[in-house]
Amino acid sequence: MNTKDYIQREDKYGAHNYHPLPVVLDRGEGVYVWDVEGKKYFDFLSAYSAVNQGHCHPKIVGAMTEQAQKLTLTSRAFYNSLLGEFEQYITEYFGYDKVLPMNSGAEGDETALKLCRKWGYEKKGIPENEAKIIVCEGNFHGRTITIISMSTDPDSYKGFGPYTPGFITIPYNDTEALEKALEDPNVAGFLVEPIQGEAGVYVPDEGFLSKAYELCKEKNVLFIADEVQTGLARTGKLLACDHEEVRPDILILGKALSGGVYPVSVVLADDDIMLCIKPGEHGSTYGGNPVAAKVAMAALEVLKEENLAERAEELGKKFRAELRNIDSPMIELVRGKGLLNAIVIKPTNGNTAWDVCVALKENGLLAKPTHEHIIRFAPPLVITEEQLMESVDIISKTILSF
Ligand code: IF1
Repeated sequence: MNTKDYIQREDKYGAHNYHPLPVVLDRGEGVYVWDVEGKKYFDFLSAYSAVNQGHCHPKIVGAMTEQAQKLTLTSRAFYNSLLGEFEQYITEYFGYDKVLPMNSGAEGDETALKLCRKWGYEKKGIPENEAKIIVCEGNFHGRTITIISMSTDPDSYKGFGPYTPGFITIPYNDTEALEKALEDPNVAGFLVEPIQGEAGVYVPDEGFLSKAYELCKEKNVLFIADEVQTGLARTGKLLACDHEEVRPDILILGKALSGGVYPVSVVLADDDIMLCIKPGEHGSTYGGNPVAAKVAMAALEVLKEENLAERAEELGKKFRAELRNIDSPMIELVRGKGLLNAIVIKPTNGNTAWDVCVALKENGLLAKPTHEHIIRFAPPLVITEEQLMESVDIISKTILSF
C-alpha cells in the first residue's frame, strides 16, 4: 500500500471531520516523523503542541509500558496507588492546593466552567442559574456543545445549536471591554487563552494578562487560564501566564501533559474553589487512571530535566529573527512567543498558505495552515539549534520558490 491507498481507505471508512495534508505518518522520534514511504520530515505542528517533549520520548513511553503491565484502570470507585502520588506531584509542581484529573483538553475546559459556575453560586452568591462567564472573540477551547457555544467561529458552532447560555464575548486583548463586561454582578469568571493558538498565534499586548487579572480580582471574578496549548514550556516559560507573573485562579492543562502518549488533562485550583465540587458531582471513567498518572509525572519531569522552557525561549527568538530575514513579499508578518510561532502569508499569484504547506511537505517539513492564510510553526521543544537552522533553510527555500 502507498500513501494514496491509505488516504482512500480513510476516506471510505472514516468520518470526514478533518481535511489533513496528503501525508500518511507511520513513525515518530523526537522532532522527526516518517511517512509510509519512509520519507522523513521535521514535525512543525507537534500534534498542536501535544508532543513538546518530542515523539515517543523513551522516558514517557517507558512509564506507560511499565504501568500498562501492572494496572491500567480502576475507575474512581476505588482508590489506586498512583493517583495520590500524581496529585501531590502536580500540585507542588504548579503551586496549587488541589487538582481534578480528566482526559481531553475539552474536558479540562468543561470542568473549569462547571467549577467556576459552582463557585459563583456557593461563594460569590450569584443567583442560581444566573452565572455568566466572559470569553474572548477568536477563542478556541475545544469541540463540545457548551464550548462551541462560546465560540465566535462559525466553523466551530454553525449547525450545532441550540447553544449553552451564560457567556459574554469581548474582543481579545481589550482590557477596557473586559472592565465594562465585569460591571455585571453575575459574572463568575473570565476564561482566556494567554496566547490564542487557533486564532493564529495571536499574542496579546504586554501587560494584558496582568491587567485582566487585576480587573477580575477587583470584581471577585475568577481568572481562568486555558494553557492547554500554551502551557508546559511551549512559549518559553513553564506557563504562558508566567511571562507576566499571573497566577490563574483556575489553571487548565492538557496536550503535552502526557507528551503525546496518552490523553491527560487537569484543572488546578485552591481549596476555596476546588472544594465547591462535592463527591459524585463530577468525574469521568478514565480521569486520574494509573497510566495517566504515571505518564503525566514522566512528561512533567522531562520538561525540567531537559530545560525545555529555556530552550523554547532561546530558540524561539532565533527562529523569529531568521524568519523575519526571509526576503519575500509572501510573508506579511512573523509573530509568536517561545516555540509557538506563526507567519501570516499574503496570497501571491494565487498561492495560499495551503500551497506553501504542501510545498513544505515536499521539502521535508510538516506544518498546517490555520484560518486560510496563517501557518503555525510549533516544533517539539527538544529541537536542537542545528535542526532549527536546517528547518529555517527549508522554510526559506520553500517560500522563496513561489
Ligand atoms: C481539533 C485547533 C489547536 C486548545 C485549547 C482546549 C483544547 C484545544 C487552547 C481542547 C485543542 C486542538 C484541537 C484539534 C486541533 C487543535 C487546535 F486548531 F483546533 F484549535 F491546537 F489550535 N484549549 N486544540 O487548542 O483540547 O479536547 O482537543 O484535547 O479539534 O482539530 P482537546
